[in-house]
Amino acid sequence: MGFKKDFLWGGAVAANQVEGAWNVDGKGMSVDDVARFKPDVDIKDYRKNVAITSTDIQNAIADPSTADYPKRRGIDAYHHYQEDIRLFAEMGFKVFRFSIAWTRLYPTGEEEQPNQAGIKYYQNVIQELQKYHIEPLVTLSHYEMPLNLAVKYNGWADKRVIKYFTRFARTCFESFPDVKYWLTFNEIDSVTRHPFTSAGIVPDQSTNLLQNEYQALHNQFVASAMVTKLTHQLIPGSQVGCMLTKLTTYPATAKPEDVLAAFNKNTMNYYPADVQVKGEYPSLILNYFRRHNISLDVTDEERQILKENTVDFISFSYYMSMLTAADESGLEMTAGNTVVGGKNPYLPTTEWGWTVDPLGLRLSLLQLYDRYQKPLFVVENGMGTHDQLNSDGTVHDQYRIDYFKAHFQAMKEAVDDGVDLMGYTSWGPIDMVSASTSQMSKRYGFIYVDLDDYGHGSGKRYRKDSFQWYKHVIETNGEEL
Ligand code: BGP
Repeated sequence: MGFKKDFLWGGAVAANQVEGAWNVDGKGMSVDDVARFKPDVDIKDYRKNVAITSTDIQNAIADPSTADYPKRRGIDAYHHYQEDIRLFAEMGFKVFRFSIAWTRLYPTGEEEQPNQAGIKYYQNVIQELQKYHIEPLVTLSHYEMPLNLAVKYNGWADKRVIKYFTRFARTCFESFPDVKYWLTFNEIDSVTRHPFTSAGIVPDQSTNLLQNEYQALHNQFVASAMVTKLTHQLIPGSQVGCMLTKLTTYPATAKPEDVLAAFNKNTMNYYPADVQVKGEYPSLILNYFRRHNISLDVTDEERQILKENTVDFISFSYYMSMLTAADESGLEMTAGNTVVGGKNPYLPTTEWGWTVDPLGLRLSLLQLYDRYQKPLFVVENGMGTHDQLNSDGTVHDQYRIDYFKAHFQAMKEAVDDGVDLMGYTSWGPIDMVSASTSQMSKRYGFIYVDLDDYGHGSGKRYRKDSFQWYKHVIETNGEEL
């Protein structure tokens, strides 16, 4: 069967990881502007890399430089977006996923009126995409909430942030009415893994961190449902997707207790999508809350909003799979996308420890389609590697071609299995600052950017070998890999 003829091939980025220009044209500080590069921390220890304290925040606010804060400079896409979009068009992109930095429109999050310079920037980006007939796929929240809302309200733990977010979202729909595809919260489940970047929760300001995290997640569910309703009202024909980190987990052995442990891990992973797709909390998670003395502040009106405003499609990131067991103490552990899991003895890992499991993508697609029976969209998938720029401007990244070839084959098999797959955006089509470790040296792109972890370099863009390969994949709609 193969991919549908209007399959949306493209790539995905996040404002905080590419734009730079962190304090330009009225933009306010976002939570990612305090993310420090930590060369002394093990790149596989995501907890230490994403850890943040109130002191860190005060130090970052007092430091106007970009030296220790790579996400303040990104790859300067703010000034290079025309060149970058032209390169995406050269590869034949049908879609481009990017996020709107909340603080370009509302610097502190509390303003009554938006910053017009911020609106203008994204209108220019969308116009540039339209020049090449590339569909924008816009993420409203991709770890970029206003720092002010984190410091003043402890982020999404406070319901008042729902009002500020819906105001920001309404401005986006009114200012960017040509955007047909919207995602509300990137990896909405990640609140319990990195609460600061995902929800503006400052751990040392939280008396009951777990309670705050699940309350914040609930408040984001409510905001997501309210915004879904608004999108459909303001942009007829638009489609809204939830966005889940698909953390596909296998039992370490055939022991039933290990199989149960894997079932429980996967169930916890699905539940944020359950709420946004089915409009209510699954009973298993409500029992988890009871057992962990988590009592959410949920109103009847909110239950109604969730029930009446479910999403149109399910998008997700997939990088790797992992193992679990009833007793994980005997497992060799390895890092993954902001998680740690059992290492699979049958599969290789990247230099950052992430397991490479192409068949896991087919399995993930089947699991999600079987669970929800709604269209799916792979909005992040890729491999971070150290790439070598040669003196002649070439980058030979056959390993990246091999990674994508295997994953696209698996995707095609899932489509032949009957999965309704809308599109695929690789993470990321161009090298950028990594989310968990703030490294440039962890490269994902088909396009190499000449910058290092300290911001040194020309910033010039170079086509890697995988650039021409992906161009051909898109030209043949995935028939020739
Ligand atoms: C996901 C994020 C992306 C992206 C990706 C790769 O969690 O949604 O922002 O960064 O992970 O992770 P990293 O950049 O840490 O290698």
